[in-house]
Amino acid sequence: MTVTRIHHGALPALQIDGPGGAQAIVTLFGAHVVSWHSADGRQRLFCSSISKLDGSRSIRGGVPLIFPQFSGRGDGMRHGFARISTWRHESAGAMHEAEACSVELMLTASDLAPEIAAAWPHDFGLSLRVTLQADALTLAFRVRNCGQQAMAFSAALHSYYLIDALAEASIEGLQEVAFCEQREVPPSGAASLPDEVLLRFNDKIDRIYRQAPGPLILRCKDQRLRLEQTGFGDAVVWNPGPVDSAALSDMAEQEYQHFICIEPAQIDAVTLAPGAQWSAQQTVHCEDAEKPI
Ligand code: TA6
Repeated sequence: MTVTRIHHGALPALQIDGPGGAQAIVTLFGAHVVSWHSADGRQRLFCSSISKLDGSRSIRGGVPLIFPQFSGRGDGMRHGFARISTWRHESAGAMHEAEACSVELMLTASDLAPEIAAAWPHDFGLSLRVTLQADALTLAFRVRNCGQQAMAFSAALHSYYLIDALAEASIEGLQEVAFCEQREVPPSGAASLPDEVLLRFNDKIDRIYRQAPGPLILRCKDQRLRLEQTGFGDAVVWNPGPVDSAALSDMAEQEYQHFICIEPAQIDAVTLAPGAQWSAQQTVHCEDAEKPI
């Protein structure tokens, strides 16, 4: 098992070669997991063929790390600055065990561009640990308030899963979970569909499922992923559909058919006292598609 410094597009990145031939690539820009092959050689994450990979804007695909603001829910930068900031990797942070290989990336207030630091004047430490197993990927996110004042934030892992065809995909585990439409700022209420056993996709979807109990199962043809989250209270499900996708300059025509975002998220702000820390994580397991639902 090895961790190698590479370039992904124009971006410095870490390539993790893990157990059984599993491989992941994480760019320092955004601490962004841009590629994940499980041990069977299958790519599990979608990345737009026309995404910028030069640091000029956020990456369209993979796992954007959202912090300290979710979407437009606040006065700050849309989806926050973590996804467009350059993180650090300490080589001592690489960890190899018999069945896992992990790296840790860090971002502190002193790493921020001056204009971003001025707009969010907190002293903080972020850490993302990426752990690769033969058939699983774990992303563990930690936030520490290093300042003297309380610090409030939202966070999410905006994961784009690669699927064969949107119309064939379904998510299990959200039945009876209250949701609201993402564009309701603040959420105006919640509805639940008790008899919605499987969530399927015909057109665009952008929902926040509140207090998602998990695990969630994403199925599409011969693919089955089990998503488990702790610490993140919510789960966001997003696909732009044909119309909104056409308005995205970094997504090619028809690419919306090949991903679904299922995002462990903490939408309501967490407030950390000075010196306190918050952590949350997600593990995605690749499972046998034949397992009964
Ligand atoms: O997580 C869902 C969402 O907030 C959607 O509303 C959608 O716009 C998406 O994120 C992508 O946002 P982005 O800023 O990456 O274009």
